[in-house]
Amino acid sequence: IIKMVPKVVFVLGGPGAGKGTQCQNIVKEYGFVHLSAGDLLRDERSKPGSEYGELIEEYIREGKIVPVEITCSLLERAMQQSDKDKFLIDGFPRNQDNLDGWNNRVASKIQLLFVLYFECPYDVSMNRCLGRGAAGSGRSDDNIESLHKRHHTYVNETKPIIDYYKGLNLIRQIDATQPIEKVFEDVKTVFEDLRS
Ligand code: UP5
Ligand code: MG
Repeated sequence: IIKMVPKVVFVLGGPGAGKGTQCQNIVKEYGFVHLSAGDLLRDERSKPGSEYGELIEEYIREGKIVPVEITCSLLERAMQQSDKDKFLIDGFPRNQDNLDGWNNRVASKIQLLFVLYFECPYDVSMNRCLGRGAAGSGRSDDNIESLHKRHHTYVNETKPIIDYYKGLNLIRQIDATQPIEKVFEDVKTVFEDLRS
C-alpha cells in the first residue's frame, strides 16, 4: 500500500483574526481536515483525569504557549487517526519552541503547502474576541486581561515565526478586517492555485 504524504497548510494570525471561521469554509469547499491546536488543547484540558489539564488551563488564561511536546502529540495523533491527507493546522506553530518541535518531529513526514496568514489589527481582534465572549463562548481567555496577554505573546513570539515563513516565501497574506464573505473570496484565490 502506498501511503500519501499528508499535505499541511498552517493557519496563523492574531487572536480573533478569523482563523477558525475561515477554516470551516475551507473544509466545506476544499475537503481539508481542520485541526485547531487551541481546540485540541481545550479538549485535552477538559478530559477527566487529564495529566496536563491544569497546566493547559493556566497557559491559556495567561495567553502563554503550551510546551510543544503536548501540542505536537495532540496534532500528530489527530493526523494519524484521520483517514484524510490534507490538513489545516490552525493556530500553530506560534513560537520558536513550537517550530523546533515540529521541525524535529513531524516536518519531514509531511508536505507543507503554505502558511495562510490572517492580518488583523489589535483593536479589531480585541473587539471580536470580546464580542464572542459576551455572546457566551465560554472561553476563559475571552476577557480583557487575557486578551492583552494573548496579543503580547502574538507580537513577541508568533510574529517572528510569520517572518520566518515569509523568508521561505510560504506566507499567503489575507486582509482579515473585511467581512467574512469577502475574506473567504481572498482565501479562495489562494486555494484555487492548488488546483492548477
Ligand atoms: N469573526 C471572524 N471573522 C470575522 C470577520 N471577517 N468579520 C467580523 N467578525 C468575524 O473568530 C473570532 C470571532 O470573530 C468570532 O466571533 C467570529 O464570528 C468573528 P474566530 O474565527 O474564532 O477567530 P480565531 O482567529 O480562530 O480566534 P481565536 O480566538 O481562536 O484565536 P487564538 O489564536 O487566540 O486562539 P487559539 O484557540 O488558537 O489559542 C488559544 C490559546 O491556546 C493560546 O492563547 C495559547 O495559550 C494556547 N495555544 C497554545 O499554547 N499552543 C498552540 O499551538 C495553540 C494554542
Ligand atoms: Mg480559533
